[in-house]
Amino acid sequence: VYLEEVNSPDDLKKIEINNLSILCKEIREFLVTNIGNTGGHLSSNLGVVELTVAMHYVFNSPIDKIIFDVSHQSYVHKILTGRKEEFKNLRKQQGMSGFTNRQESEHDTFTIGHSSTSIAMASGLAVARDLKKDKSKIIALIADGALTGGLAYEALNNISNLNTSLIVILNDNNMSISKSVGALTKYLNRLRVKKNYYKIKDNTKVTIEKIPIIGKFILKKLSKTKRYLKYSLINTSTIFEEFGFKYIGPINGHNIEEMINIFEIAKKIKGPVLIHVKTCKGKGYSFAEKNPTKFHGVSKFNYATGKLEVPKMKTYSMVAGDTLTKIADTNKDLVVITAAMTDGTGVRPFIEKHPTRFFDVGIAEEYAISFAAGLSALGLKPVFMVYSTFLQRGYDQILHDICLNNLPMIFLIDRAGIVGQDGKTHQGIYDISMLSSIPNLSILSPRNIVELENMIEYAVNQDGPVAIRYPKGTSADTTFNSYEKIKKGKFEILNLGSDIAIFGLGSCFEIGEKIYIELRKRGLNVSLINPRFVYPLDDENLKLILSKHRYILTIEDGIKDGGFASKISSFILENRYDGKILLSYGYPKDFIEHGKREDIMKNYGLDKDNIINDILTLIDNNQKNNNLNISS
Ligand SMILES: Cc1ncc(C[n+]2csc(CCOP(=O)(O)OP(=O)(O)O)c2C)c(N)n1
Repeated sequence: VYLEEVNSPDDLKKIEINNLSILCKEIREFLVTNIGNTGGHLSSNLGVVELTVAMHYVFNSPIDKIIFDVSHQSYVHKILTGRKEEFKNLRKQQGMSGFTNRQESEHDTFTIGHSSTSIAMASGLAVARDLKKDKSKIIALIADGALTGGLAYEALNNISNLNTSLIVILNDNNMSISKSVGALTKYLNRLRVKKNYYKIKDNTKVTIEKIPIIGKFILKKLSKTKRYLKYSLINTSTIFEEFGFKYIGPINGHNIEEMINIFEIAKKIKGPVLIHVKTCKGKGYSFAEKNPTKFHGVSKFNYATGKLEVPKMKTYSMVAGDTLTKIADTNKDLVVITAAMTDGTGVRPFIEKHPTRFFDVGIAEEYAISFAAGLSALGLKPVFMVYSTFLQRGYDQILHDICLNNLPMIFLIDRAGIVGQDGKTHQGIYDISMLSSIPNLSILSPRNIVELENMIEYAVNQDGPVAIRYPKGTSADTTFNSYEKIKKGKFEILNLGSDIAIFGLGSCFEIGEKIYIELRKRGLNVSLINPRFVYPLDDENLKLILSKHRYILTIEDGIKDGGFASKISSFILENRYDGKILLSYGYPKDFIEHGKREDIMKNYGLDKDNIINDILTLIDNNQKNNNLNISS
């Protein structure tokens, strides 16, 4: 009954505090039903229902700025800021994004999907507000997983220099996607269980009264609630005070009244404040509460049974995990690292078999790579399993720590290409451009899951850094079931013709193969090439192919700018091949919205029919113009 009436934070503020828990129940129901239909981030959102309601009850968005770290937990915020109806189209093409998005609402301070940025962004907002002599409140909501990322500490460290006010709300649910890792997580746990943590009434009074100016106000506020005994503003004993923050907590993140009181207090405090809130990830939906990891990010699921849609085929991620597990049986130097992506990268079997050789370093991609440099320098063979989009964090570590030292290690770059529903914050389409400017780094892309296995075996035996990029999901059957041995910087030429040469890079080999079959049926003499390597390029074979063909076709699941297409076109120009016609397919240098992977690829022309049509039209026009004779 309440949810129906709430279309803005102002509507929310009209509801009596006592009735907010009913609203929260309705929101949970809404979340589970809707995400069950569309897929999306479930557990994290169920955990922050009361917290988000309390934030919007107290703060005045969009004048006050709330930043959701990662922002996968911003669904409740979306509900409260007028976007209920959009949930039908959550993460669908043209539909609502699964993250905060500046283009979507004035309540979304930033478009984000990567972790650990919120405190830094908040500090910038706070300083800008001060310089503009504004009065708004700045709030960063960050959870314990995101607090494993180094950027959060750089922000905490700098804030004491800024002489500004901001509020950090730490949502502590003890979970990242899987269990949170590291010393800080243990530390937060200790805060949680410390016996004499809650101070007795008199002590509390003293502590609070000592806070200049507002101490009396806080006491008055607290006295209004019967539960005030529970709280103390602890000024001495946590790590956060060392960073110059006032620390409040831990408080119960499922008790709205408590949170509203504390937020009202925090609003009045000058300087940075950190409020430590404890929540239960998955709260209110038993399947998600029991297994928050499984319901972190889900496709459709059955509400009553909690049954999720599972992939029917072996995915690239599974093959990567299984291959490493197998190799590690005999290769004792192989070690595997993830940055909080144990679930998703396929590494579970490896952990079970070789637990001492696996490292989850938290959401710390930069650290993961520098850590790997150390491991590699003493003779181990580190493998970093990482999503393409998150590898962006580690650019300088790849260049400076690994490649400058030419240290052997393997980057297994999962979710390369279009990832689909997560959208523009997560598309893995920049990695080729990003990596191919780095010396010493071999870059490979397998045409299917079998070749991924072969490439990992190849990479383990190299004495320099190797990156292998592969997409989400699995690969289709191929007519080319035998695999030449992988040789450094060598293409796999599956057929050598003379009219048109098709280069299908990695996952796009599939489309290339279909085009090849169809064009052959139409009488063209077609070459089909699996480039395998983006770097080093197979100069020798490229020269051979260019000398034989007029039409060159490249297809890649990444931006063309600096991508495979641009390598080929530079090669053609630099080696002065005249009269070549290059048709290249990939993405423009842009941020690409969410939607189904196949649909997005189609929108950008990466589908068989469109490409065939383009080729035939082009050849036809050229024939007309030049009276060219195409052999058949
Ligand atoms: C830089 C980066 N690496 C990895 C991820 C993938 N990721 C999304 S949410 C998440 C866990 C976040 O945990 P936490 O901050 O505790 O939030 P919770 O889901 O527990 O609410 C991870 C690792 C990311 N978004 N950004």
